[in-house]
Amino acid sequence: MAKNVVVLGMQWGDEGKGKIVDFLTEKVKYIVRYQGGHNAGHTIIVNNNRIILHLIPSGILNKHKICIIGNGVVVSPSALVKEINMLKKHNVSIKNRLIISGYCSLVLKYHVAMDKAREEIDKIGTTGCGIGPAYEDKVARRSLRIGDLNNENFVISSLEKVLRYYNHQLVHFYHKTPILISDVLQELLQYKDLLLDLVGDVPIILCNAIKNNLSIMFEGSQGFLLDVDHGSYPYVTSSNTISGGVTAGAGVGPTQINNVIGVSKSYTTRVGSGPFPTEILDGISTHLCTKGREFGTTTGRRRRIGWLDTVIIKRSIQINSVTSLCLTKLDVLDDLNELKICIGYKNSKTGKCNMEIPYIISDWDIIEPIYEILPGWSQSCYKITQFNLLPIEAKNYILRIEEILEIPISIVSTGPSRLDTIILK
Ligand code: 2SA
Ligand code: MG
Repeated sequence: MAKNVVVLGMQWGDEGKGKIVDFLTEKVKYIVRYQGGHNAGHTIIVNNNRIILHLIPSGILNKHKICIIGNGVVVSPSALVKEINMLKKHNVSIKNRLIISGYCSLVLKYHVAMDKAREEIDKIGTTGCGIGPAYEDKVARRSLRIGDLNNENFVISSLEKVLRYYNHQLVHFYHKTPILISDVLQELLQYKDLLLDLVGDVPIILCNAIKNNLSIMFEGSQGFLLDVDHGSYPYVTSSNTISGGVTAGAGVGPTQINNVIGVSKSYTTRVGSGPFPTEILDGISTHLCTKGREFGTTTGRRRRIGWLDTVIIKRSIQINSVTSLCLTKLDVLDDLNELKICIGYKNSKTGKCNMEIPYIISDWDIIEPIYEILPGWSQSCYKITQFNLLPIEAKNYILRIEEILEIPISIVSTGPSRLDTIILK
């Protein structure tokens, strides 16, 4: 029987979901994005080519698969076209293989302007792609959606209204130049036909796929702790990154999801501001950042680095109903004398220890990680494809994580290429 699976990040994004989705794509027919926008950056290495996808599902690199952008994704027309052109250069065609929901809210120039203007005051550390304002418009019922592009008069009257709102804030509150309706219209008219050609009724397509016993993979973007409800609020993105986001963001009911694969880095990273209990502030951070190429794939920002935090992952397993884990970038940990795993938090005010994620943002400041220390390894894990061939300390690191988290680790990634993968279960 066909199995539908969600693949999502267990931490603050950049766990290596792109590689895992690409690796697992063979097993499914449809690959679906259900939240986020072009703030995401999914890197896939094929034949020594480094391909970065922001909006289009990572499955697009396999020409037998169909990729879908569900209604929960916010779509920037110019970012989408840029990505389609980038794929063309790599000889990847989207013809008859990319379907977009007409319900997707658009990300337009004024969202980007607002995102950047706000960042100068409230430093959330967003990607500056306009994602937050675009989701705000959706909830405030003033979004322009892809399907609306069928009706030019409606688009113009909506834009007039929405730009009055945006320009008032941009000019009077943020002292920025106003956005001209002609500029926004130009982008929309330029890409309208291309976008409308890609529109399909996503819930129906997925329902038929399920009826026909074809498997679906839902590709999460960002990570669990960036979820707008369950993450380290307000230092989060503006969508539901959790597995539950699939039902709203793609239009598929919860009983249709069979497995949830959580992707966790072998250590932790985050970009942008906000709490990070296991953050490493000494030279090891620079070493891991360089070795792991820890720079934002959308913005180029240096990622912050920390030790593996099992409190976060446990919570993520619970909220997302994770059925198995993928551990990525194990090779990046080569050559360290010792490794730390955070197994709990100590409240520095009360001295109490627990396995709980702080409830409010200020509580993150008063927790200290409790570490278990494991020996590192000097023999390289890079490109190893069998568990037995790993250094004993690396095996012990994996087994200990599995034991703490009480969940099977099914895949370990030992390098960026599809081939650098150990299958365990
Ligand atoms: P936004 O732009 O409104 O979604 O930013 C809000 C927070 O969400 C974080 N965020 C991300 N974190 C990790 N990776 C992301 N994608 C890019 C990548 C990031 C980049 O793959 O490298 O290039 O910098 C991503 N997108 C959003 C963001 O840092 C804020 O904390
Ligand atoms: Mg990324």
